[in-house]
Amino acid sequence: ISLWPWQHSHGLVYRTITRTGCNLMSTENNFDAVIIGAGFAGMYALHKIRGLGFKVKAYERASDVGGTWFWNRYPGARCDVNSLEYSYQFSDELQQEWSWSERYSSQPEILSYAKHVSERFDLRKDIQFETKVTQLEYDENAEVWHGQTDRGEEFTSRIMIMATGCLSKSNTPQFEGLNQFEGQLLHTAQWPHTEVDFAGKDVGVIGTGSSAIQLIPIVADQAKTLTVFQRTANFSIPAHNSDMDKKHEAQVKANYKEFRAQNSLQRSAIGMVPNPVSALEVSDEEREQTYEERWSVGGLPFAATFNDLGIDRRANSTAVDFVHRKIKDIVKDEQTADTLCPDTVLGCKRLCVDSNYYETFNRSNVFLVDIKQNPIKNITHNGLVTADKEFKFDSLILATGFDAMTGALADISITGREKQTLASHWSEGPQNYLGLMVSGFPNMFTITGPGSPSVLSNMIVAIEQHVNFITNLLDFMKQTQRKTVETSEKAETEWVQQVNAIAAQTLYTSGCNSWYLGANIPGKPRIFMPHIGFPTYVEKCNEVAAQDYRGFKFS
Ligand code: NA7
Repeated sequence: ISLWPWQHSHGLVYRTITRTGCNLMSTENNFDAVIIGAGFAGMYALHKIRGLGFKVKAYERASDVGGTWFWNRYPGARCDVNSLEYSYQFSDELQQEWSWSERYSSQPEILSYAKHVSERFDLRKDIQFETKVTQLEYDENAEVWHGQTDRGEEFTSRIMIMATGCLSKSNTPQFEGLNQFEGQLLHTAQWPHTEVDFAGKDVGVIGTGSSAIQLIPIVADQAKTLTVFQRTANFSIPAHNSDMDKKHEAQVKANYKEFRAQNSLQRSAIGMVPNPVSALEVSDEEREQTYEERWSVGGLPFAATFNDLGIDRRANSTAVDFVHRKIKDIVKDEQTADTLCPDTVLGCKRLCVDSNYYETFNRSNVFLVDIKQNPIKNITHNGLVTADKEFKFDSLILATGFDAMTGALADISITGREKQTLASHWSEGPQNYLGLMVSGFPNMFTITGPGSPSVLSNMIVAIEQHVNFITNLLDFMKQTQRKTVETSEKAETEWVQQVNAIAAQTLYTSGCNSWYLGANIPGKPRIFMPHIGFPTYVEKCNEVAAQDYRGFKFS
């Protein structure tokens, strides 16, 4: 078995012990690094790790690249980060030659960008599609990972790169009778590849998160009726999406490096332009005017209207009041407007960004049902029953989100040192160091894992930072002839404490049942998963690397 790329013995066939016994395995299936996932993380990891001269392969369960953008192809699916920011920066040629057509890119355009990248950097030859890795087991003697796929293939790899995504394991709640529904059953995160025609149909949507909020206005326009089942009202800010302003694009492209560098200094690595003023220190008029200005710009920057919205309840309630008033201005039916007004703090769940969401409830074919008041009892063969009423549909859309951040990892049976499984190690919540590595699982890296900025930042920026960190570390190992790297329980305990201590100072942990906390999945340990603050996180990673990778052990 090769130790490192320069020790390969290509073309040989040898005997190796696998979990299932003695199997003949060709060196074709022995890798220096295996990447799971070919979304934006997996593709960049493949490009970078190949650059180290490693023998590397990626497995992807979908039939193409794109990750979350491959699966979430429901009508209206769109990114809530500006196109000029939600894209790779590792290649200036790439960012100069690619043109985005809108301020916020649609799913089809992001997917074609992902395909373009895969072709431009010749990545596809090292990606095996339609293959799900089902099992990983660490062989402590050989210091190698043994993997199995759902196609019955086996492989070994010294390094495992888990590029499995934060929002890739969809959540289908176990509604009683769900499998008895005879109409068209859809999930936003597993949308069909062919166009779904809702014309003349009675449609139900369960959920009012970002996916539903994007989809509802479009489906309402096509369907005969649309009934929205809302458990928790969400805050949504208008996107004010538009065609790309060519002048702005040219300005950014002329100065892309500086533009990226500035954005990376922001808490979420998004060019938000925070207002360094407290909501409580300005007059009522000034506060109102500032909210109005942000509302008219639209999108996620609304969360940065004042500098204490995320940490002070009183400040936050001024934003809540403002959005409530907006909802009541837009939605004509008083009871519907009241039901749409969230009763949580603003931003403790991911802020939604919409095009005509609240306006859609003024249509005569759209109905809102409050399932907090009247919960869904069961699904029937042609609709569903709530505590007080029966509904009939031709199509039922589950916009019920994801088992976020840990779901896709939990889907693979992973066994590390001393036969410890990741599932047992994480039974009380994800434990790791820097969101990158789990103790007892040597040479296994998680890209944008829990404990890193990930979903609280521009994902592509976070991905590039993680992949750069990992490849620098692998290069360091190569230069210093180290075979394995792992973290310690001490390092990960301290890290998780730090991530939680930061979250505790904010309103993210103020009682909202968000997926950041795992609260949307029954039985999932309630623990705040992402690290808040991209720049401080990067600083920490740089410090760790400068100190010979403090917190990591090498052999
Ligand atoms: P979200 O934001 O998790 O939204 C899921 C929605 O589904 C939300 O309104 C949930 O209500 C609802 N839901 C989930 N389970 C149930 C059950 N059992 N009964 C009724 N309603 C339920 O997922 P999205 O796909 O919209 O967006 C995920 C992220 O993708 C988003 O934040 C962006 O980052 C992009 P709840 O709020 O839990 O009461």
